[in-house]
Amino acid sequence: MEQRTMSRLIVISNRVSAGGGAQGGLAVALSAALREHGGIWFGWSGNETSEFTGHISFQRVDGVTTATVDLERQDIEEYYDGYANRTLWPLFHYRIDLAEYERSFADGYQRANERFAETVLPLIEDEDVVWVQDYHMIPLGRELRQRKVRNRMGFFLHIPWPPKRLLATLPDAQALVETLFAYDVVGFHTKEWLDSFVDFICDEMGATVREDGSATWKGQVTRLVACPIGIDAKAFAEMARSDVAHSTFERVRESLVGRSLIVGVDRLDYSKGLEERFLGYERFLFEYPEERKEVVLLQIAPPSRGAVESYQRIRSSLEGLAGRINGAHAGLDWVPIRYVNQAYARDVLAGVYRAARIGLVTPLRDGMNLVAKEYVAAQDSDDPGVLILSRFAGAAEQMSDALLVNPFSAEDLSDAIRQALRMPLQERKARWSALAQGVRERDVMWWLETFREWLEGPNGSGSIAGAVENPLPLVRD
Ligand code: GDG
Repeated sequence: MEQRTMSRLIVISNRVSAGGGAQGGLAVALSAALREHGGIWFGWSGNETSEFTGHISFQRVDGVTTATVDLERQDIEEYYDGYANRTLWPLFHYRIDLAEYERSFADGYQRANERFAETVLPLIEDEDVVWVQDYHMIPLGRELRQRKVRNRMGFFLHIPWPPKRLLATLPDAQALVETLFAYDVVGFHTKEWLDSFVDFICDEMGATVREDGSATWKGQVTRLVACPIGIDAKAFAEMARSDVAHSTFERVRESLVGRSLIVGVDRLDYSKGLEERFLGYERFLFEYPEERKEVVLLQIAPPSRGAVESYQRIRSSLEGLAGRINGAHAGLDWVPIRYVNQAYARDVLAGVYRAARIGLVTPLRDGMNLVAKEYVAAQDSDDPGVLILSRFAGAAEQMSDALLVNPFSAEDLSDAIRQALRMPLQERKARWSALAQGVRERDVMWWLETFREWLEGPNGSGSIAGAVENPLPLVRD
């Protein structure tokens, strides 16, 4: 890819969590990106204020400048807990049974986005490129355009885009989708999500999309790209060989007394397929009694979005399920599921991944899923484990050398666990090498540079449509 001077980057996302701690996939990726290119990361502080003032707190965290603003309680309830996490998140993960459609949520979402636009406006300089992240901030671009921002602006969606008939259940869906035409570039992880978007704008809105990925609606043109996010693969592989990872590896292996570890690491979220995973594992315990005492499932699931009822429900349901399975199968010296509701440091996680013979990554629907890539990056090349991956994770499009499963089928999960446990070293190595190469080549910096290439436009100038060679040859291939 051609090198040129990059503009400053203004990243805008709901939460700003540069630095250490239990970061989500988005946070991990963006910290790496901003460290590399400089700029500002703007968003909600996560804190509440009695009256919104637009006061910005600046901080420098691990080489990244952050600018955050507090929100009022009503904004948090209607925008964040409401429209973002009770309306869009379930809908975009195909769970219209859980989606809640309330006008007050939609109003709060719009209000919060106007507030974000108003607040970030003075931070944007002429040559900056603005990059808005994820479903919390879909209308932000249009709000900025209405405030005379002429800069190049891009939007990246980290979660799936739903099929058009599901999206049509959202009141005023079209009004929301229209706002995306304010951006110069709109990115998705996979061709599948991009195609669903194209279906909606063409069939429901009468937009047209050219083979080069430029979409036109009422004279506005935006470039659509499929650009799968990666991890910092090299750093993660190094972390898996660190002292902390090594001592974690030793501790975990010792506790297994010769058994094989199956590991799952997920935010506690209904999209991650945890109940179905436990049921698939239970099926394996029933179907293969001779093998069942040879394995342990360690599920790490730090709680998230506890203010939302569907998250409270999934938490208690999982506790019940783990208790039932352990109660039915455990013996004096063996418990089939170690279920842990706590977050661990990343180097500890890396050691756990490396100690696991199987990485069980079985979301019912996932924009990408970075855990699948981390598991691969953490393996020992001489004795790699096996990745079992849901065909409904965005990552499946790139990771066809994993054992791909249907996470809704307990039998499929059970068969895959058995196949992974019995897989000869040679096959494990062959599959892992192919996966590891993909994870290394399409890492987080590849994602960043590729998206930026689109965002900057040719030599940083004017229109992008048709002018930059698509680094994913023909987006709609
Ligand atoms: C969204 C999309 C997309 C988990 N437990 C701990 C911990 N984690 C880290 C993992 C991984 C990250 O959280 C989870 O990333 P995912 O990609 O799996 O999922 P989401 O958080 O739902 O992210 C997703 C992503 O955005 C990026 O575009 O891939 O599809 O839903 O990095 O390691 N980290 C630490 N302790 C834990 O206990 N430190």
